[in-house]
Amino acid sequence: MKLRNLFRFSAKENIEVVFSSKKEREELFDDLEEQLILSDIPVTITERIIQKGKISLKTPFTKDEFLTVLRNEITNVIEGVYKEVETGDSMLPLSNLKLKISPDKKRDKKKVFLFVGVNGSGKTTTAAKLAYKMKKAGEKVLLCASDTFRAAGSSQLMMWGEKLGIPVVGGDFGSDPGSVVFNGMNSLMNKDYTAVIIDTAGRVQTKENLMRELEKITKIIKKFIPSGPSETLLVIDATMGQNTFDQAIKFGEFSGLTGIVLTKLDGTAKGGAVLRIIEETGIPVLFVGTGEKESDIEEFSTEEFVRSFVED
Ligand SMILES: Nc1nc2c(ncn2[C@@H]2O[C@H](COP(=O)(O)OP(=O)(O)O)[C@@H](O)[C@H]2O)c(=O)[nH]1
Ligand SMILES: [Mg+2]
Repeated sequence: MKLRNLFRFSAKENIEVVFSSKKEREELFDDLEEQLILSDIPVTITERIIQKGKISLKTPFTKDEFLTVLRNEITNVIEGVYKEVETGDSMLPLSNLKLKISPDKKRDKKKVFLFVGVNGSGKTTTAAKLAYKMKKAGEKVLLCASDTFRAAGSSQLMMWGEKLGIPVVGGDFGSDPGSVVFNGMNSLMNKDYTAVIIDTAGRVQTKENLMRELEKITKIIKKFIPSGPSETLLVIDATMGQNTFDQAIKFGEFSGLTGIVLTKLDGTAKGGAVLRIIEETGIPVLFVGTGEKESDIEEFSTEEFVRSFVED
């Protein structure tokens, strides 16, 4: 499933109805605002769109003119977040991503991808998917299974590794996850691997725990590569209930995160949820998960997202 076929703008028909009702300007904008909120676009973004529309659209205006404003504003919101990250201290997530995951001249720079997030969000599956994507792009990838808290935690990634032909460094059930990360980093640095993808345990339920765990793992990584992980990716299940979703958004406050992977978009492809995550965390969505197979991962593209969300 491609990103551009994933979303549907549920307000499209209703917006058409609003326009055919020939309302007065003020009332027209009120009705449009209502439709955007009903279609799951976050309130703050809806307000921005309506405000922009009021400034730039002269009465009478058409549905298509309004949709152009809508499209531009959504693009601005997303690009705003991506730019902010780019100019900040962190890595350059989106623009550099292709560079990072494809074979290039800077191959001597070893890459470290760290996955965090609550239990069941899709960390292990996404780690396997990304490893597969990078392997196909010519990288020599190593998987690191540091989830030693659950009996099946490590073996799940081992099975993926076997299926995809990617080596996995693991640890026994109950062993120290830090030592598994240490072993993974050691192999990365001393063998001819170009990247390691580290899966972590999902027992983390509070922000404090997440930070402590991240700090510990990051410290071990920095012993080998002083600049730390290339990307620390927060995995969020798009089908989560409101509470879990809010909790995941809170994790976005952790300054070490450089990107988000939004999983299970094949179940509920809600464009509004994507917008909300990007807006509330201020962290760019780098990948989306669209199924349970190794190939069910798409790189996030603002253009394709907006096209899919607004135009189909
Ligand atoms: N439909 C669908 N299922 C997914 C996706 N990503 C992960 N899953 C499933 O979600 C469940 C939990 O995934 P897992 O990787 O074990 O989560 P973890 O606990 O964070 O490591 C598994 O059954 C996965 O197959 C996705 O993008 N789409
Ligand atoms: Mg897991």
